[in-house]
Amino acid sequence: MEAARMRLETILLDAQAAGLSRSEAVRLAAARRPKHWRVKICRIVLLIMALAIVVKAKLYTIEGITTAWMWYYGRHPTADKCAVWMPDVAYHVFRPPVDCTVCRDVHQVERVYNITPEEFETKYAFSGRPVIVSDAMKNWTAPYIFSFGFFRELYAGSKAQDRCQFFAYKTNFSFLWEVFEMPKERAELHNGQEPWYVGWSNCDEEVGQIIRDHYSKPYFLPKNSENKNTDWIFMGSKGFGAHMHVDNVNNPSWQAQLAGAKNWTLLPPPECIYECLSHQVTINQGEIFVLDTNIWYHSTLIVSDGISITIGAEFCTTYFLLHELSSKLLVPAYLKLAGMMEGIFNFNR
Ligand SMILES: O=C(O)CCC(=O)C(=O)O
Repeated sequence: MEAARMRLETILLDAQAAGLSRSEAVRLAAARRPKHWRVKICRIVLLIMALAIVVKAKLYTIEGITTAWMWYYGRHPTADKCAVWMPDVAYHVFRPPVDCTVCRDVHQVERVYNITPEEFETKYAFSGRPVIVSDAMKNWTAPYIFSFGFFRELYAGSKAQDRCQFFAYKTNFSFLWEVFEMPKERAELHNGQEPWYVGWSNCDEEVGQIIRDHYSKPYFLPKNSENKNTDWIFMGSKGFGAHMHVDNVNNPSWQAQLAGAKNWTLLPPPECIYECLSHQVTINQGEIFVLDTNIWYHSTLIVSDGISITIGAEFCTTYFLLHELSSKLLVPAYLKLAGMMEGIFNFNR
């Protein structure tokens, strides 16, 4: 040890003689402790592992980064539609204003029966005017077959469902399969059991086919209309329902009350509150409610003692689709083209 100290002292004196300060001499590479080979190997292994994680999790793609982001925040990348949570208020602020003619003449929500598809199309289908069709479930077996137990059996082992939308409302469920694992007494709404209400869109094609064996396209929908393939199911107990909101979907929709009864509160969009009325309606078992949920703010409340079960879907006609397509795609494309032409024309003048 003493010999080493003497040697170091000599080296430092030599360095000083060569014009280096003591601290510069200490910083010389030769004066530093050589790195141990184990440290180097550890660093290389860590680097390889980091690279492997980047490749495996595709962290060089937007999809990979989004998935990692959601995983970090404890969100499910297949169950959540958006990586970054968009507060409701942001949607309301950026929503294009509604033309209030769609609600100005709605003084009450009408109840109709035996309505022809032509009359339905002219008066209600795409006018924004909500309507209740009372004799709507002709030849449907769904009201007799659909129950909590039926859906539990249907979704047992369904993997596709995890990719679909699920609304837990005020319950603690995060996935549909958790709903079907609740105790029998709670599912059957026994006294003293915690109430529950959930909604989901069906993504399982096999389940969809079985569901559709028990109902058909509502008879009043226009002949050329298409029932969208995604079924929406809402199920739960008295006193629960959906909070007040407006949707951001593509089309109006129908909802069939297969069991129980549900109150709907409809509010006009805020820009129309001085021109349009709000409404309260109860949809009873056997009725179908047709509503453009993109226009009307709506909330629901189960009012029947027994379970409420509804099924619904969006609908549109080829004409409506073309109209939407032309206003959303073709018109902006045309305007852009016209702008370009004008630019070229002005440039040449
Ligand atoms: O049926 C319900 O309780 C809620 C339905 C709803 O909010 C919707 O379809 O947007």
